Amino acid sequence: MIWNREMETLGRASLARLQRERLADLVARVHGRVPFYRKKLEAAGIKPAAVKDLADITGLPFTGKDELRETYPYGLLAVEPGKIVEIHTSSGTTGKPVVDAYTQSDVDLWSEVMARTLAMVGATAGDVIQNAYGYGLFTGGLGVHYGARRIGANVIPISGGNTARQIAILRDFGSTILACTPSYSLYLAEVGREEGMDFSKLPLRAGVFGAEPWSENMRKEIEEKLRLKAIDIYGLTEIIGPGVASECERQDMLHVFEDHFYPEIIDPASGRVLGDGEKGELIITTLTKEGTPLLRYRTRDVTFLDRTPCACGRTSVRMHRIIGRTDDMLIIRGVNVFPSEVEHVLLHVEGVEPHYQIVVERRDKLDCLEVRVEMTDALFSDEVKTLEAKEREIEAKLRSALLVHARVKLVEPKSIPRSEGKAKRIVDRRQL
Ligand code: DLL
Repeated sequence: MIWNREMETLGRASLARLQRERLADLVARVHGRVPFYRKKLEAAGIKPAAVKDLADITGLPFTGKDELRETYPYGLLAVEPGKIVEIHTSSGTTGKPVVDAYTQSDVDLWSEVMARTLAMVGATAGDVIQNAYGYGLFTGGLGVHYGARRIGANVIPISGGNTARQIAILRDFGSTILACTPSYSLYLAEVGREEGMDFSKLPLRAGVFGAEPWSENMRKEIEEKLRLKAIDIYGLTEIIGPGVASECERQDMLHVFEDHFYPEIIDPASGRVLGDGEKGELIITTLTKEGTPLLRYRTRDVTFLDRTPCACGRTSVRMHRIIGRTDDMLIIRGVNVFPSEVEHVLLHVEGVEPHYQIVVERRDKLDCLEVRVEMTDALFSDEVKTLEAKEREIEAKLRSALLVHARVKLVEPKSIPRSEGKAKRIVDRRQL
């Protein structure tokens, strides 16, 4: 189901015209109202009137996460403070949080793109959406909430955590759509199964999962265990929250809502713009946001773009699911390793669960990678010899996929901490 047929199926030429007008307006707005951007544009020798074509975007300066921190909390406001109606921030685990300040029109825009997202799994007023993303400063909870309200669905704002209650609500309230992180959905499946819940008997039919990296194999596992259709939804606080891009029912890459969020891919080292299909850092320009608009924001997320038409009829560019982060990429003895690659290997191995942790240490000046993986109950009751053979088997598979050696340690079922929000996959002890 397409929520906004006019905008989501707009011809490419009309879309480009709209983007061009919106870009020119954006540059004029930030130049006129945000001293931080005026200085940046002037330093780059750019006059707003000179931005006429969409291609002119490549001459505009980037905005980095550190700059958002330096202007904390209100340095990037492009409207009078009185026009702000809501604030969200990132969790700020690595320094000052980044702030997104919304005007009423930004909240309306957010509701629109999240309605588009939920409609990707056919959400209508008849659906019951169990929203297990955290409510609060995190954007997941309220983002899904606003989209559900726009559609007129029944939204259950349970927020993250309280797993026993989540299970009770799934069972008693007839939830048809589940919204949470993919790792938490697997945890719900695990706890539900322990309580004797038969997911095939529930009205649950779809899940909108995101906020952390996951893989195609993890999707299969979630779909089998929870008996639903799982789609990948993407976004980030700085841009709007969830609602930047979403898979459609074909589950074949994420449609970017590019009438509002203009995507580019660059080589993170040189800043050079890359072509379609080339892997690099995703850059987003907020074409219509009023409160805290951003020019060419460096997301640090790695993906690539694809402009071939999708069979669903939407005309937007699609992005591949996030492959990794430029700052989460581990460099182990000179080789780039993304946690997603480790996950991909593990999901192809019999006898282990997709619960794992990657531990990096420095021993004698050498980086050592250890992957801790949970065994299934069946494997756990096996002989030590079998376990050791399994560890060697995984080590060999990891070696051929990553091109570096990783020690594998099988750990007891349920011994890796579960997360109610984003899973913590990497323990990097090198900085200590
Ligand atoms: O995680 C917004 C969100 C909420 C998206 C609910 C989807 C669902 P932040 O906390 O600011 O915002 O984290 C943003 O999370 O730069 C990515 O690295 C990662 N991320 C978000 N969605 C996905 C996804 C929310 N579908 C950061 N796949 C982003 C992989 C994702 N990574």
